[in-house]
Amino acid sequence: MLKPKASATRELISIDGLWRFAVDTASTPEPWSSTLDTPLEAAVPASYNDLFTDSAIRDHVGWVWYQRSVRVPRGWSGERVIVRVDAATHEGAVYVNDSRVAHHVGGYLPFEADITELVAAGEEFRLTIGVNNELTFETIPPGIIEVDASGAKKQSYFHDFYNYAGLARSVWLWSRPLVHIDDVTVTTQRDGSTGVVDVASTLIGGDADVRLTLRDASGAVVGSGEGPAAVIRVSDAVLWQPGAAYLYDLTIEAVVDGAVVDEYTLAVGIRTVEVSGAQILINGEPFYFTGFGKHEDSAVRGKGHDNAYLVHDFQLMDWIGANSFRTSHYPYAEEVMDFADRHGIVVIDETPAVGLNLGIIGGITGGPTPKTWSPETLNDTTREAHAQVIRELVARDKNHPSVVMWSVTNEPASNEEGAREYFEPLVTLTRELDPSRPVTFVNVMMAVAGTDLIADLFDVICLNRYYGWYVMPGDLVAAEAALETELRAWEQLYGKPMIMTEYGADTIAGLHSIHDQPWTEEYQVKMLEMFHRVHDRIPAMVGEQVWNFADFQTSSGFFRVDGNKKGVFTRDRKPKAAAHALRARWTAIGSAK
Ligand code: GCB
Repeated sequence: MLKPKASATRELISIDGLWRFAVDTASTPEPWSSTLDTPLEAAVPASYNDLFTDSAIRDHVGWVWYQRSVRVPRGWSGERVIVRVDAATHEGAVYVNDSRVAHHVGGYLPFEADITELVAAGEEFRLTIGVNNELTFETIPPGIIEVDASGAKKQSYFHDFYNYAGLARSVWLWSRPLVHIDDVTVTTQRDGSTGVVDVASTLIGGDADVRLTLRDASGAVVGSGEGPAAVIRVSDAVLWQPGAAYLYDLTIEAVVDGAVVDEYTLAVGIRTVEVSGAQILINGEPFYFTGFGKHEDSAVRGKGHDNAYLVHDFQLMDWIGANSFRTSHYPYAEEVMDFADRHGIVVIDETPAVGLNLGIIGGITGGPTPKTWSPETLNDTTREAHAQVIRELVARDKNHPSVVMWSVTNEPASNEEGAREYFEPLVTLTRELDPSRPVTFVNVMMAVAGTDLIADLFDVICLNRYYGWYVMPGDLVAAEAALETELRAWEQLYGKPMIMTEYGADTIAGLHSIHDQPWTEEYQVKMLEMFHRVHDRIPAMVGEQVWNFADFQTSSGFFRVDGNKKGVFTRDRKPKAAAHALRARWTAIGSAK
C-alpha cells in the first residue's frame, strides 16, 4: 500500500486536529448516524487514554468514537476521493455519513477506503471513526477480556507496555485519478559499481503505459525504464549506507495517449543486505548493530506520533552513537521509517506479534501456566491474524532501504510444543513476500539453545537476555559467566549471526550507590558494561540493542513503578548515566569502522 503523497496528479489533506470524541454506550446504538452528543474533544494523532482525567475513559474496554466534518476540496470533481487511516488501535471502522466504508483489524498498520460515490467536491460530509481496543486470543497482539461482577470488561495482556488505543497516527483525505498506480516494489542489487534497481508496479482502474524515471539527489536523471516491470542500471551508483544515507527519487508515471494521468514518486536507496556465515553484510561489509529497542511512547500523547519527538529521538540516537533500532513491538509510524531512510539509521522491522507467551503468566503470578499453542489459546485463527499483519507490514515497508530485516515476533513461547507448527508457515510466508531480506525472531530467555524449537527456521538469532536483572540480580560476576556460557551454546549450535536485541536494568534516574545495587544509575552502567565484555568475546555477536531507549508506560503491576524504567533516557528524554557510558562505547565502535 502506497504512502499518501501529493504529486502532480494527487492532492493530500491532513484531517488531523481536534475531533468530537465519545466512549461507546449502549444508549446510542449507531453513533455514526448523527452528530455525536458529547462535550469531549480528542486530539488526533494521539492515544486517547491519557488525554482525559476520567479513569473510566482511560480504562475503557471496547469501542470509542471519533467524529468531525470534512469538506472535499471543490477542485476534486472527477477524482477518486480516499480516506486513509494510518492506524486505528486495534480495530477501526470508518463511516461516511451513514455508510460504513472500511473496517480493519490490526492496530499499527494503515487502511483506506474509496469514498468517491458517497461525497461531492466542494461539500461537507460527516466522518466517524470507531476504534476498539480489545485484545483476545484471536488478535495480534493477544489478550484476555474478563467481565467482572458489575458487568464491566477488564482487559489483560501479556506484553509489557500500556495498551494505548485510538487514532495515534494521522488521518488523510487523498485524491487519486481513476487510472492510477496502485503499488510499486523496488529491490536493489550491485553489479560492481553499477546499481541495479528492479521495479515492479501495478496499475488499477484501466490501462496505461508505465514510464519510470530515476533521479539522483541533485535532480539529474540517471536512469529510466518502460513498462510495469523494468530494471534500471545506475552507473557509479552512490550507495545507501548506514550513517550515510543517499536516496534517489523514482518517479512512476501512468501514461494514456501520451498524457500523464498519474504520477507517484518514491525514495530509493541502493543497498544490499545478506547473511554470510555468522555475519550480516550491508553492501558487502560486516555490520555491527548498536542502538535500542524503542517504543512509541510519551507523556499525554501515549503512542501518538509526534514529529518533535521523532526529531529529538533521532538526535539523541545520533549523539549516543546508535546506528540502528528495532521497532519493538509493532510497526512504527511511516514518518519514522522515512526519517530512518533519510538519515541512514538501520531498522529491524517487527510485527505486532508480542506476548505470544502464556508461560510468562505463570512466571509472573506464580500461578498455573496455560499452554500457549492450543485450540483454546493461540490457535489457527491467531496464526491467520499473524499472517495478515505480516502481509500488511511487508506491503507497507518493503521499499524502505533502512529496513534490513523482518522480525516476525517478539519473545514467543518457542520452547513449547506447537511453536514450530505455528511459526514454520509464517516464516515461509515472510520469505515468499520478500525474498530480499533476512528474517529473524526475538527469542525469550526461557527458550535457550537446545529447548528452543524454532531458531533454525531463521537467518539471524536475536536474543533478549536479562542476566543481572531478572536472574542473578546484583551479582554481575555470576551473571557474566552465565551469559557467556549461554551465548557460546547458541553460537556452537547454529553458527548464525546473533544480536542482543534486549538487555537492560530498570533504573530510577537520580538513585545512586557505590555498591552493585539494582535500580541505581551505577548498576545500569555496570550491567551494560558486563554484557559488552561478553559480546566482545563472542565472534558471532553482530550487534547490541539496549532495552530501552527511554522509560515507557506499562499496565499497572507491582513490578513496575509508573512504567518500565529500563530507559537509557527518562520518559522526557533526559540522559541517565548509562547514556554517557553507551556514548563512549558506541562512538568508538562507529569511528573504528
Ligand atoms: C522483555 C520484553 C519487553 C519488556 C522487557 C522488560 O523481554 O521483550 O517488552 O519490556 O523484557 O523490561 O521486562
